[in-house]
Amino acid sequence: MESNYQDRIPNNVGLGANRTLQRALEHWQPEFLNWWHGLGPSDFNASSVYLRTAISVDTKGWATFDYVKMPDYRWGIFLAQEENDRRVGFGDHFGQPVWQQVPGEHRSTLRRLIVTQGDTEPASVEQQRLLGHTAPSLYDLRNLFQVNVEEGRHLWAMVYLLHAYFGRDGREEAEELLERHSGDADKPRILSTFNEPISDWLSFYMFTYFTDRDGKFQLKSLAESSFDPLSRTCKFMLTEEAHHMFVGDTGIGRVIKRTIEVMKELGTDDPNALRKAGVIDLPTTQKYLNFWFSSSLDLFGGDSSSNAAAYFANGLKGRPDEIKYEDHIESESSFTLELPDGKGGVREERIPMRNAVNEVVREAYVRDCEKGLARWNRHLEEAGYPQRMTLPSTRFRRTVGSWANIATNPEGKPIGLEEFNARQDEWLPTSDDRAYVHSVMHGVFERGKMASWIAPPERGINTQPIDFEYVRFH
Ligand code: BYC
Repeated sequence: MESNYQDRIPNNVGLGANRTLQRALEHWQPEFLNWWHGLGPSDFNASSVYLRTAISVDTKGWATFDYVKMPDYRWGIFLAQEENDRRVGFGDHFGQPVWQQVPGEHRSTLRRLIVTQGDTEPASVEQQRLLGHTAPSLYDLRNLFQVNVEEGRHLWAMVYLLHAYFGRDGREEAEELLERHSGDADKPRILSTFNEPISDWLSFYMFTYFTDRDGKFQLKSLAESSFDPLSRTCKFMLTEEAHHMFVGDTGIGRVIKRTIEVMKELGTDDPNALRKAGVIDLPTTQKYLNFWFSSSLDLFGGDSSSNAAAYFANGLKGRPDEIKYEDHIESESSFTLELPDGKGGVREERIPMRNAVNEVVREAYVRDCEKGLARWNRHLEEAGYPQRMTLPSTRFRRTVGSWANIATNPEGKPIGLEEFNARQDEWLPTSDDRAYVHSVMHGVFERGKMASWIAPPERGINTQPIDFEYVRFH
């Protein structure tokens, strides 16, 4: 399908040929813009930002760079190219042709999955709305806004599916996506992590590393869906998602690099001395990591889930890179879970593999997270320091699944609640840690300059130099 970039809503779904759908989406468009002005990035809407915009899905068109004012960003609807004769890749309908329409019996489940996915996109923009004021450089400010406009586009991607395939229910859900708000006491966002405040840049980098990575795994799982429009939508979203994780990965790496520089200069790793020098000590970074990693683990759902089993059986939501698995049916296979035994220990239980899909995907996610840690730890190794960043156990600080509300230490050993309460300040950011991190967050808006607590990036965006004017203020 050809790209219609000049249309009021840029798209490659032939929107012009479906007047009813076009009108419905054109009705939603001003509501989206209202939401953007009210709850999107605060105060920078008149600035020109060096942004990447998707104007089509081919290699030439998906990354076009230019100065854009955020409200003028062309939020469009783009689906990856249709695959010829695509077949259901897993579950009970394996090998049958994929669906171009929503089967009636799966309508409410698919709608729920699309709404949950869609809900996270504006949520993250809301969480990050004040960060622009404290950006550590113009380069970072631009990256924040790139992430924000693309999350807005990902919302459009889900809203398109709701409008195009779910009739009046879908239109109502699309409205509600703009009515729930991150952290709102009455109408919060659906998933836990998306109600956590992101009020400093260390949290932003942790979020883009760990939570956007959940996004990657969930989108990959949905890209396997037998509902082909959902699959194609998610495939294209994944091309944009990679940059978000890059922002987190390099952001955390630059924070650690800068801390190492000052550790060397001062000849100490004493957190107080490092804080006096204006950098973020390694134990604080580790605590932030513990917080965001454990929160993001909850986003995979329960470790034993009948929902997940039904999604898999019915071909609605699969496993990332399903093709790599030998068994695509998994009706006979099982998986061993490690569960709390209720007596302060651990016991094993075998459950049907289909019920364990969330856990299988979570394990793949943890392996993917480890790659960043290896990179960050290389900075420490090369500088000759023995400290290392570590991922806490998947049992630590969980609020979803079998380990929810079971007190463990970061190594995953069950401990009494008393010990957890006594020691949690060693493991999770305290109000003092947060106050310190906030205290070093000041906007640095001079070309090429960086805040005291972060090293410059290795290279700029789209081959531009690091001191490029990534954001022009007006
Ligand atoms: N918080 O059987 P269970 C992204 C609910 S991030 C609150 O254990 P299931 C992005 C669950 O909804 C990716 N509630 O789990 C990143 C269910 O409720 P209902 C977002 C939770 O269903 C950064 C109940 O508990 N995409 O794109 O197998 C920036 C029992 O659930 C939580 C998706 O999540 C939680 N953490 O799996 C921007 C994909 N966890 O339905 C964007 C779509 C579970 O009984 N969602 N619950 O009322 C899904 O596939 C599934 O809903 C989940 C849960 C994986 C989230």
